[in-house]
Amino acid sequence: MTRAYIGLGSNLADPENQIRAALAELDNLAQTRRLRHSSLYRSPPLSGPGVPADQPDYLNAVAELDTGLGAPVLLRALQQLETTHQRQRGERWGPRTLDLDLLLYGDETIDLPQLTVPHPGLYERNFVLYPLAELWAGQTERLRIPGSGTLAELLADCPRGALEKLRECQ
Ligand code: PH2
Ligand code: MG
Ligand code: MG
Repeated sequence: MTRAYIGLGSNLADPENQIRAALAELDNLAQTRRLRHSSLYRSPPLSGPGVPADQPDYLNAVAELDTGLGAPVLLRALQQLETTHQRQRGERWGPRTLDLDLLLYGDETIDLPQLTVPHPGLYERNFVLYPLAELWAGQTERLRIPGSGTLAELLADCPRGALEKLRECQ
């Protein structure tokens, strides 16, 4: 079994329900069980060149899994779940019903055409690092991010900004 972390995000079609349903679906994946998940967090869409600004705020959470699936197979399963949530693959960084990102897969570094692990956004995204830190409360220096030190070090360089912790997600 490999410990994996999944970033969940949604800003369309009742985001809270999208994430709640996806958490249950992650637990139902073959050879996989969900161990823990963070609270729900709200944040404005990332801003920057090429990012469509006119879209609703996002809800995000992070889930921790134990899985017997290899990373590429897990990625395919996540993409299938996105599809069942009617995700339309339109504009890059455009609004979405459900985004499931494979953030970490054990202590592996993976560089395939379709899959980069750790997820390239992990290092600087407050809506990923703070939910992850909730799961590792009091021991953020113990989570090693391959290629980049510890979760504590990444957090020290990542302002919380407009990220709002909302509530537990049951
Ligand atoms: N995901 C994106 C683009 N921008 N912004 C926030 N706040 N949360 C996200 O999950 C997010 C985003 C592309 O996946
Ligand atoms: Mg994604
Ligand atoms: Mg994403």
